[in-house]
Amino acid sequence: TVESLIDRLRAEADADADPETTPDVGIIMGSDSDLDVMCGAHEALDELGFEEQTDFTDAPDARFTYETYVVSAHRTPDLMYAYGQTAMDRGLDVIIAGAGGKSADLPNMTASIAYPLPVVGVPVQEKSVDSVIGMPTGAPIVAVDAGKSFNAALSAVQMLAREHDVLEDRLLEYHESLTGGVARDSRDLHD
Ligand code: RP5
Repeated sequence: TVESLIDRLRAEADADADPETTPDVGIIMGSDSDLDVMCGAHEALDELGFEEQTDFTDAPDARFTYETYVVSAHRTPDLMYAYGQTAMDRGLDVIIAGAGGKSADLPNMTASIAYPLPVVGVPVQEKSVDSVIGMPTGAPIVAVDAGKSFNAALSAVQMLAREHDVLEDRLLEYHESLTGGVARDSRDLHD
């Protein structure tokens, strides 16, 4: 139930767990119907050597992990508050939040509740863009274009990489892997 999830989040926040054992990235979305779009974030994080952590108390195999929750700003506002309020104490370093529809409020509300933890917002559809990015001065959110959850995860890892050289190396390696299909200079184009 929503209440038991809220209790769990609060207990995890109070547990003062070793940051090595807690998820680094939190992925939340407004509905399970957002999963098709938001799984791009999973793909990017998996590509960069992260693992999904389902049980907070289990020491993960991978050094870097993420968790996934469905949290609705409108259907489960108490859960959204609890998630945002406990995020930092639960050991998260960054949240990726996706929502669709015209009232895509989960990313922007979570950014305000979890502040100063950074939130990368993903508008699940084109019509959600304004709702995700339209924040007042002093209430920041980082956001990607509609549907670009893969890029949201790369941005999240860029933030973590300021503290972890190994992630910087993985990001550079990933970037290198993209250059394979790109001509290096005009001679390549004429060969
Ligand atoms: C938004 O409403 C969700 O993020 C989702 O994109 C949209 C529709 O949700 P469902 O009716 O499919 O659950 O808040």
